[in-house]
Amino acid sequence: MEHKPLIITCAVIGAELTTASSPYLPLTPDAIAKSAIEAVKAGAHIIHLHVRDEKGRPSQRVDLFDEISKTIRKQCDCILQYSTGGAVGTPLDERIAPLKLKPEMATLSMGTMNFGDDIFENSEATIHSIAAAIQNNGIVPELEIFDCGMLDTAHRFIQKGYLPDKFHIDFVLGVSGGMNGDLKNLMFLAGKLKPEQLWTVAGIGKHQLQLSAHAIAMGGHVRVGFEDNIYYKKGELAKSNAEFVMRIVRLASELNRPVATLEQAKTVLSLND
Ligand code: KMH
Ligand code: ZN
Repeated sequence: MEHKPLIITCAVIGAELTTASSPYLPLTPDAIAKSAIEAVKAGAHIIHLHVRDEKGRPSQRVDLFDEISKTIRKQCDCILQYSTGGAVGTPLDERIAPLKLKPEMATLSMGTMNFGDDIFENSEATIHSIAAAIQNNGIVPELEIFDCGMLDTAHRFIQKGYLPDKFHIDFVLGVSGGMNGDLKNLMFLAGKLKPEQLWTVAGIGKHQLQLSAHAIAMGGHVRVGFEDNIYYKKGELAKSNAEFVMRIVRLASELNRPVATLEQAKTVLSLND
C-alpha cells in the first residue's frame, strides 16, 4: 500500500527537563525559538511547543507563547501546536490561556495518569474544558493517548460529538505510568483506529528510534525531540532537536516513504479547510 507523505513533529523541550539532564537543552525563550527554527529547517512540519520563562522554568504565560511563536514564524513556516498539558500540576486556566493566540493545533490529553512520581490530572471535566477552549478558538486538536483507556475515552468523546470533527492522534508510549514503548502496544493502538485516521507516535527515551522507524513503515507519522528523548544513541546525548529530525528524514528516505511538504501536511491535517 502506498502510504501518505510523512509528517514530522518536533517536541522541542517539554516541561520536565532541567540542565541536570543535558547541557544541550534549549531552556530560555530565545533558545527554544532557535531550536524550533533549526528543527523546521531540518524537515519538521509541526512544532509541539512548551515554553520556559527567562529563568528556564516551565510556563504557560501567554506573552511567552506569543513572543516565541512570533520569532519562529518570522524565520520559517510551520504548524505550531501548543501544549495544553503544561507541567504536571499546572492549573486548568493557565493550561488553556495561550489558546487565545490561536495556534493551528493544540494538544488534548485524554485521561488522568501517573506521570513518573506525579499525577497528570485530566478528569473528564478537564478534558471537556480544554476541548471547548480548543474548539472555540478554531484550533485542530491532537489527542494525546498515553494509555489504552485514553483511546477508548477518545472514541467515546468522538461518538458523543464532544470533539471537533477534525483531530489528530498522538500515541505517547514509554512514560512511566502509561503504556510502555513495546512495539506490540503501537500495533494494538494503531489497529483500533479506522484506516483513514491519521496518527503519530512519540516514543519516550530509548523507544523513540524504533517506534519512529516502525511508524514510518506502518504509514503513521513521527514525533521526535528533546521533550521525549535526550539521547541520540545509547550513552550519547543529542546536541540539538534538528539532529533527531534529520535522522527521521534519512530513515524515511531509506524506507521509501516520501516526506510531506508543509502544504501537504496542512491539507491532511485539515488546516487548509
Ligand atoms: N508535561 C506533561 C505533564 C502535552 O504537552 O499536552 C504533559 C504533556 C502533554 O507534555
Ligand atoms: Zn508536551
